[in-house]
Amino acid sequence: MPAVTHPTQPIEGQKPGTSGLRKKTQVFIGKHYLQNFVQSIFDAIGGARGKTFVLGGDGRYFNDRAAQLILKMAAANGAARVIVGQGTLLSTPAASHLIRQRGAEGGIILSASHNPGGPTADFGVKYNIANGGPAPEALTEAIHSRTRAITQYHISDGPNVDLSVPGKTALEGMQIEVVDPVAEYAVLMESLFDFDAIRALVAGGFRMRFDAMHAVTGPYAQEILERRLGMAPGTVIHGTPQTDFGGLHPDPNPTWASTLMAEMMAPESPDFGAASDGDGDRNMVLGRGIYVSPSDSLAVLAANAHLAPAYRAGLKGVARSMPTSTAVDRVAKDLGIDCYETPTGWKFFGNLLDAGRVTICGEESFGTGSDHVREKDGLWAVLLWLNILAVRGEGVDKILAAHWARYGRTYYSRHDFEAIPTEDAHQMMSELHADLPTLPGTEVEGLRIAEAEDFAYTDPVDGSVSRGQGVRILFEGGARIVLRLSGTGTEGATLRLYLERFEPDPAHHGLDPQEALAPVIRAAHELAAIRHHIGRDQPNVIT
Ligand code: VG1
Ligand code: CO
Repeated sequence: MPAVTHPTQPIEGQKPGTSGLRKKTQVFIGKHYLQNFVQSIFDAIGGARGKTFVLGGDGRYFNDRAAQLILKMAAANGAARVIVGQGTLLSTPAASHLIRQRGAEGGIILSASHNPGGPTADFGVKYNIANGGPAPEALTEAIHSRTRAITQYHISDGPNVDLSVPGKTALEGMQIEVVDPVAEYAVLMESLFDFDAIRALVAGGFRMRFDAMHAVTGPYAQEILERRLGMAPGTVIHGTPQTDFGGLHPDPNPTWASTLMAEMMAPESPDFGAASDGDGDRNMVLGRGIYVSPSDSLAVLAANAHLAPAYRAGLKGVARSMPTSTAVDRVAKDLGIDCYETPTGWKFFGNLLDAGRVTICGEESFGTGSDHVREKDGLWAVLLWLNILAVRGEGVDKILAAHWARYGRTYYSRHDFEAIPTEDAHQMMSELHADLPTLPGTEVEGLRIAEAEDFAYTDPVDGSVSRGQGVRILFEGGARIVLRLSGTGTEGATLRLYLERFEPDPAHHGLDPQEALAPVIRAAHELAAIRHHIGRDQPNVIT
């Protein structure tokens, strides 16, 4: 079984985006595509020789073949050991935990997250480093430049490895350990939360529905919610991972998790509802007849985290991505802790978490997490909510209303315009950039602009600078709009428009967010001339 060295040539556009390299599945299956990218990862980290890696994915189409290929390449590149999730399954947070727990050099996660899966849909590869978190920008840049210079890759011509049962085997002297993808993660969750309190809540008649969206969290949620916490069988729906996620988008938002939404908005709904995405790092949280916006969820979790054992001593600080609402900032101020504002993407939280500056982080895109791993973590957020509900003995609606009464309500929404022509999107953004210096002091839709800038971030730990992270326009009185182009789409460009307005007065806390934000929405359309550039003024997803 010798290792073979194949000649190859660079392929254009193998540039990791917000979260790894994401393309149409057929592009990944195309000649040398996956091989080039994986070899570029190994080359960019100074080779794989003698190193240990973690490998798993979200169960989507091509995960199985990609895993075999990566194992053969790791073996031919001299890796010492690869720890693989049984059936190639590992949620992103579980992979992050395994990397940390086993002291691995890094991990390769096969997922395009919330993007649909299947032969005509999307595939993706993410590389995580030794702290368990996404590769920082310097490394993704190095991987990308390697893809442009690559001339050969190494691969074993040994047989496929059986990944269907736990146990140890070898390939060309490289050890392969197949592990239960859920076991260690479930132990970690039990160490953070008061499972007894949640069990008592469940024994008292509390009912929950969890929508795994035919993606990776099914087995995790069944083990933790149904078996360990004693919730009724059937609490978890769509719990068996499928290669095409049942033909749906495994994206936990009101549009794509419509089954769960309908159940939670109907009379006699369960007390609590939640959903997670393709790779298990996102979460949507619902109460009876009430949807919790992700930015509010982050703020509520930060304000109540001390009710869970792992956070009893309080939070060191919090961090949110720039487009995420400022609701959590008000909690941080009240707690007297720091609040950091980072660019979009979990990789920017890594240094803050490693340096012990923050305990909880979040993004408006249904992502929340803590220093227990270095990724956002869908089930973690659900369990923290359950722990808080159990201790407070109140429903989601009461907790949210009390939160707004205390801190004020931050109305917030994100409008996505998907699959727009790339050139039009760039033209729109560059015209907006050019206008920025002229905006402060002007008035749009009755709102006076206080600041307008292109967001740049200097990492407070290592001093690295990331520019071009989105246009931010602040109005007097605290309203805000942010515009940026997505780095995870695979068709044309996606414009994300983030809208926010602060309302301190409880008498005005009952509005529909779209209604409350109407002037801000109009101002955004006027400032960016969205219809003029992309020919549309209606978004296709609103969250
Ligand atoms: C989106 C979200 C971002 C998130 C990223 C990865 O990126 O907006 O907040 O970190 O997806 O999430 P973009 O560039 O499309 O806006 V996941 O769950 O897809 O790994
Ligand atoms: Co995800």
